[in-house]
Parts: sequence; structure tokens; C-alpha cells
Amino acid sequence: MSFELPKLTFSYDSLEPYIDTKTMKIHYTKHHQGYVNKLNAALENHPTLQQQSLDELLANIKTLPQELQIAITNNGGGYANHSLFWSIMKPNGGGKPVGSVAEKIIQTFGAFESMQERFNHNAKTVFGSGWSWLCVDKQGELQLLSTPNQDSPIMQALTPIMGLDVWEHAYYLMYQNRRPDYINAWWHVVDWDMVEQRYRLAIK
Ligand code: MN3
Repeated sequence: MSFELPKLTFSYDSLEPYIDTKTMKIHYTKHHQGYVNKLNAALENHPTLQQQSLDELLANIKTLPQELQIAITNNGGGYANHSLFWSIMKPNGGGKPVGSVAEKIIQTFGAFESMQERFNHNAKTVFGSGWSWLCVDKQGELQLLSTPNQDSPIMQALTPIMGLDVWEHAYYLMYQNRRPDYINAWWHVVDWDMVEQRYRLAIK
């Protein structure tokens, strides 16, 4: 069994003008594909680990052979993070959260805008490369956090339901050093129906 790039549900140009075509294409076909290739290479000589799901590998990262921990953290994390990222974006997205996750956001943070402000703050203050996340913990509560590099929240026993890639490769062609502009633009392509689906799965 080997990992494959997940199919995109939208075309490279369909997130314009918020995420440009060239960035989308390079991000998916080069960066994400790179994580896929390196993840498969890392697991090549470990047939028993190939039987496990990626979530299991990440959740139990500390129990893996020492020489695999960094490779799985970086490339397994990179694979999982980007797979989530594409899944929670769509053309003509944005607006406000819907359904039970909308209620939970208000209950937890007081208002959608308060959650959004804290999520944005986390995204802006990642030093270097990383991600801003909305996650569900083991108690079913929402947690906001950032992670460095390609570290997955799954390694901290959290289930990510929404994440924003703030590596420069995600925005530099269009936004250069203006990460805050990219962050603000990104909310226009969030697929709230999918965030709701992920939330429901996470609290099951
Ligand atoms: Mn990326």
C-alpha cells in the first residue's frame, strides 16, 4: 500500500482571486506530491507500518523507530495537513460557519469573529513556516493552536477540522511578504459545510 495525492474537487484557477492559479498548481503538484513521495519512501522498508493508517502513525509517533520519527512527522504531517487543507476550501466559499460547529464556536469563543481573530493571530505569529488550526480535543472541545513546520495536531491527540497553511510557498507568488493579506483573503474560500462534517466526525 502506498499513499497517493488525493483528488482535488476544484480546478487550480477556481480559488482566484484569493489564491492564484500558479500557486495552487505548484502547491499541489510539487509540494504536496513531494510529501507523498517522501512518505512512501520512508515507509518502503517497513511493511508492518504500512498496514497502519496515517492518523495512527502520527498519533503514535513517539513509538515509531527513531529513524522514522522525523520523516513521518515532516512528510506524514505534510501529507495529512495538505489533504485536510484542500478539503476545507472551495470556490465561492466563505461566509460564516454553519450547523453544530457554528453553535460550538459561539459557545466556546463567544462569537465567530472572536474565534476568527484568534485563529488569525496564531496564523500571523507563526515564526517561519507552519499552520494555524481549529481542532477538537478528546473531550470534544474546540482548541485553537499553531504548529511549526508540518507538525500535525494529531501528534498532540487533537483532531484538526480546519487549518491554514502559512508556509511562504502557500502565498508568496501573489502576496510576497504580506501574510496578513493572504490570511484575510483565505476566509473567502473556506468550505464551512466540510468543516461542519469534520466536526461531526470528530465528536462521534
Ligand atoms: Mn503547503
